[in-house]
Amino acid sequence: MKWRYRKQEFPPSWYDYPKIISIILSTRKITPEAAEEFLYAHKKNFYDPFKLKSITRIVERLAEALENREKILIHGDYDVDGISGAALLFRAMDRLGFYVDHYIPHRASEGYGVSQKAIEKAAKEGFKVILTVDTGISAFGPAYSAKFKGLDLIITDHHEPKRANINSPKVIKKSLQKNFVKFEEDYKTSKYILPEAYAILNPKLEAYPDPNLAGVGVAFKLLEALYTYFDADSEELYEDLDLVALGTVGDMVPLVKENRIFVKKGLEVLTNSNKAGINALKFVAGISDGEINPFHISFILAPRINAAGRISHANESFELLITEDEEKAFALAENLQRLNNKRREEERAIFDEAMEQALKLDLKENYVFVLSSERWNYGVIGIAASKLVEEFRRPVILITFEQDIGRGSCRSIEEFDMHDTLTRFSEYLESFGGHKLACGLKIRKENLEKFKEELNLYASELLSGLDLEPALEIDGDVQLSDLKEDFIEYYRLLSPFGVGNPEPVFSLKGVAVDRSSIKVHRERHVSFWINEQEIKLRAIYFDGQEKLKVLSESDKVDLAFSINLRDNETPDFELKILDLKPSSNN
Ligand SMILES: [Mn+2]
Repeated sequence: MKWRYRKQEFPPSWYDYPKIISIILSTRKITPEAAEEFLYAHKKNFYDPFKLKSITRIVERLAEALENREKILIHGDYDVDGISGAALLFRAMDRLGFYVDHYIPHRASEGYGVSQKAIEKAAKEGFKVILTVDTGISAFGPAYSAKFKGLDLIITDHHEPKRANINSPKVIKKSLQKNFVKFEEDYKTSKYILPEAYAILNPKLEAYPDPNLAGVGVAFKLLEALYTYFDADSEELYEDLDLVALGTVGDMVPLVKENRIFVKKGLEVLTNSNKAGINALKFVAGISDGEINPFHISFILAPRINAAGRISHANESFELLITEDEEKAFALAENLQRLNNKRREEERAIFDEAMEQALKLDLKENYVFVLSSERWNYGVIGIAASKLVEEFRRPVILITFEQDIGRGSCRSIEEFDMHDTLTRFSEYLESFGGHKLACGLKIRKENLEKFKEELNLYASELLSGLDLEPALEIDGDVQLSDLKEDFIEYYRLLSPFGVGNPEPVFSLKGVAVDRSSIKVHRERHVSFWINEQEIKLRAIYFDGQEKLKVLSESDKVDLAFSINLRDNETPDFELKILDLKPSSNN
């Protein structure tokens, strides 16, 4: 595997921390001045929610609803961000005395965005306000019909607002006529097209210090503002940070700035949660004991919460997150466990089929893989697309067709802004939405070939010069003596690791391994000790058996490794080897 060093933004010597810590701060672009705030990630560093200008109008409208006992429909989304966001609003507003109910659209039959059915339900059942979470920024049609029916639609969302596409004014004109939209100046004076809602809360529309909040994070800011307005005890709200952590990690937004505080504090709450549903889910998944970290969310909790929306209905997960009844929680959690197994099977089938198609593509002409089928379950294609991106390090679009209409899931790489690209080629699309790294789209069959062609022409211009070969990303090179120091205490402060703050990886060159200590475990894993310069370090190389020969035959080796923390054990950390080669220093 190729080793690629991450760019260090500032010289490590500028920081007041051990070198190994300074390297990580530097590759994370944390300035020396901001280092302390990053490491300690304290709640006192939450930004003032009223920095979001539109929040005042929303808080005042909601206060009016409380006073007049008006019914509020919380409209969520079917993924873990939208579900935990809806559960968060429901729980907190219920505590404050609001008259709330919820609506989550069905993924397969209603699709992405604000549901027309929800608007009709709200009108028929006497709701006065619809409050969205994690969705709505492109709800042009629904916003119009809500207005027409006399409902106040309040949108809270974090998705990219539609930018007026300077490349194709024709398309804008078309959507203007079709959707009753208006232009709004954004703070950088570029233009957005926004739905005609009562109010829109989206950190990407305002001069807010952290534009990368997840949907659940935006909902949390609104609640902070409501709690301030009603002078309620915010400690009570912080007990719900477990939900914020679930949605924030699950939505794969960068864990820096406010998201980092949400997740750091939220993981503590999640570890000792007071919610029946979360405890039941942890129990059936086998992670009841011990600290919860982002890995547990990404690979264990979030997939189970998402499985309901993909295979059945997201309401089942919403129920789990709001119930106080332990027995009910247990039954719901077991159901999610079952749905998740089913999801896994479907995902494997799609991945295998897409892989087969991908291997037939000419890599020089297909910088973006656009693959399609009529058999794929729309609810699962996004995960399969992510796995293909990992495999090939290229953007991937998987589309599933039902007659003439295809619905697609797009996943991208850092170097390729998917949302921007789809905006460019929107004349071929019925609709689209999402982010830089992940989008959804709708396309007619007759436009597929042209879309594929134009997209790849553009992509090859953009990507052909870049090094897309998969590589091991390394934060920096260290010396044995750097590992002797008392760095581990600081190291613990760098977590949680995840998107935007990946688990640190270091290289160590020209190391002599204590050959007599090499051991193979279960014919797969290899462990050994480094015993040099009065330093004694244990190293473990999972699935490292194929490198056994290099290890036992080289005088010195170069290692790439991350740190494995071992709570209450000695030594309190070990090196987790990720790659190893004969030393280049010889
Ligand atoms: Mn989201």
